[in-house]
Amino acid sequence: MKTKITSGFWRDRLEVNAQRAIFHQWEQLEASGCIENFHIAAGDVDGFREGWFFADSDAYKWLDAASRIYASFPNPQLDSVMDAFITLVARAQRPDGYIFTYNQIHFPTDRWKNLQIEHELYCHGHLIEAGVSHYEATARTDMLAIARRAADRIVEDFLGKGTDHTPGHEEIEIALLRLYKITDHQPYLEMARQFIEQRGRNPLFALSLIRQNSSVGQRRNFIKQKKQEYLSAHPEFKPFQLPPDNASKQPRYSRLRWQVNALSGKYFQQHAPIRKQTVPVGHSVRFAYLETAVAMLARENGDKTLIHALEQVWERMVTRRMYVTGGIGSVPGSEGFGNDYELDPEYAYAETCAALASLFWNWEMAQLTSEAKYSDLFEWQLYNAAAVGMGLDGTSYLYNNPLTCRGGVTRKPWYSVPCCPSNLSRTWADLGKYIYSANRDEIFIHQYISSEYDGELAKIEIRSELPWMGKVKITVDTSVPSEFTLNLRLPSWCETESTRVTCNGEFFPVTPAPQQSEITASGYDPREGRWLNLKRIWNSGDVVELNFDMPIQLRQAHPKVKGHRGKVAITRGPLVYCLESIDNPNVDIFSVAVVPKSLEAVFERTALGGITKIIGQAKTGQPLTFVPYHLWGNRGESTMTVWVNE
Ligand code: FUB
Ligand code: ZN
Repeated sequence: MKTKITSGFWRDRLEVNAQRAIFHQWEQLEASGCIENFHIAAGDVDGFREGWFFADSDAYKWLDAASRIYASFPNPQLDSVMDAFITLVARAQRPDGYIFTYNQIHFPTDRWKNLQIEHELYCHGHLIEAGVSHYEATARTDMLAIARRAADRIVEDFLGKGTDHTPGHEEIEIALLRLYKITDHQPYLEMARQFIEQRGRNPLFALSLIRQNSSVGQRRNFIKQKKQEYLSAHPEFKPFQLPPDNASKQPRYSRLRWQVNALSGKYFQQHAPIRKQTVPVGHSVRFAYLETAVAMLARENGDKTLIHALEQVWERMVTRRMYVTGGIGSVPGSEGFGNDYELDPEYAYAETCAALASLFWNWEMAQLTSEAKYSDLFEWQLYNAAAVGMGLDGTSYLYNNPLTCRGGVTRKPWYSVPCCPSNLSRTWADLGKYIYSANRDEIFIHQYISSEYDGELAKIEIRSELPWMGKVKITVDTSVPSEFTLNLRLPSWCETESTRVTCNGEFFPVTPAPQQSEITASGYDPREGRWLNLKRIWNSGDVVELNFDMPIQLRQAHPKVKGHRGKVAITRGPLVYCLESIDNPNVDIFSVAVVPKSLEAVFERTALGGITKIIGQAKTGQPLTFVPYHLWGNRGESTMTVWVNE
């Protein structure tokens, strides 16, 4: 199956991704010393290792992104940077497959020492993913061979080992499952399964964490001292200058809450065996990577008990622990989940990577269950919680994503923890993968993104005006007339009465949204997403047209979410809107009250690359302009709010 994104909103972004973002990211990785670390580990140069212990992962994620981009935008310049980096990684890797520049440079005799904290397995995971992506994109096996050597090392060192041998930051599980998919090598599957099954089963977890924490501290002090010595010996050394960090407002007792979270194991999803993890807790990127891996594993082994746990934890997240943007992680101290309905818009951490991880998870769930709600959430997070992470220029990024900003948050070219930029780039580069799926007699259209798909049952072309306008045209091309079902997702945001669906001009009744017994905390409910099943004999040139009316919707938070009484979030189609100070001079965006009836959608070709704005009036008579949330912060420093008084 092959899918090509052809035009429109996403094609524009993919071009920026391929032409600017990926090269900018490489420059930053070089400038920040991340690539130099590999040269030091390979023995090419004598220098001082820079960056966090998990810095290697950013370089691997870059290679992962570059490979996926290369598949649709082949570019010799990109290819040669990738090649040079692959050769470098091969030289930095120990002959037995191990590679972790933090240990190799600072503690050459240590391995797998502080698994909960120091991200060794996480880094190996991203290395393996890069190997798989590079192979998938180029059919070459040089990077894949490096990945396999690393995976074999892990299997050798961990398979059959006890419950203390699990990673503190999930990721390796996804990597091993991806590697298994292309190699069919059973130990990779078994290793991933063991890592998943062993979580939350170590009765001495807290003790082990305390020991590791103290070891991490000692190692950090040792490095600090070595750095002082290095700086005295090398006065010419110029450290990389990062822009100042973005503000992240913290609720009270943040540190204490984080400590309790960590010691209980919740921060790491180590508090309970996987089938008992039915409430989303802890660090939200870790959480969603774990859930992704569990769903991938369940797709392999069909284990219903795993699927049941996945469904429960998803439901709890969506109903009580997710922002209206689809962002997850409301407690900055732990970069993770708070309590039910604890969704302060200003504290919101909602890291870009957490939204991306949730996309991966939801795609797996959609494949596992064929339920439309997962692709619904995918779409919502794609356009809001995730898309906000990259500026229109492709070279500026947001890491944490509050829904209210009173200042202090701007898009930055780089971060001291630059995990999000390449994660965005690799996900966008792979967007084609998330639009269609098929089985023997059905094709599912999950997303309305202008694209061409070449499947076994048919070729399909989508021309979509989303997210700005609601027209979608789908053309089917079959070599001979053939019977199958075309399943079209009716998004939760589309109203049954005003949506029109025709096939060759003939109207089809629109499936109503299923009723829910529990309203969501955020006011957005992906469970209202559903399928419209068109079963017929398809002929070449058959045309399905969907016309979504896209009215402006005012969403209210659950009454249990503090501080949201009398407020609404304005959405239209899959987009959440916000008030940004730059569009609303002389208006106090945090206290102004909107007149709902005054709101109208207007397409503006020149604004922010061409967008549908929402304009209206405040109760005071002042004009108001709302822009899509994902575009905020593209015009310099500003203040912003998603929730406004009604
Ligand atoms: O720790 C590695 C990555 O960096 C995490 O996933 C992010 O939350 C950031 O801390
Ligand atoms: Zn991130």
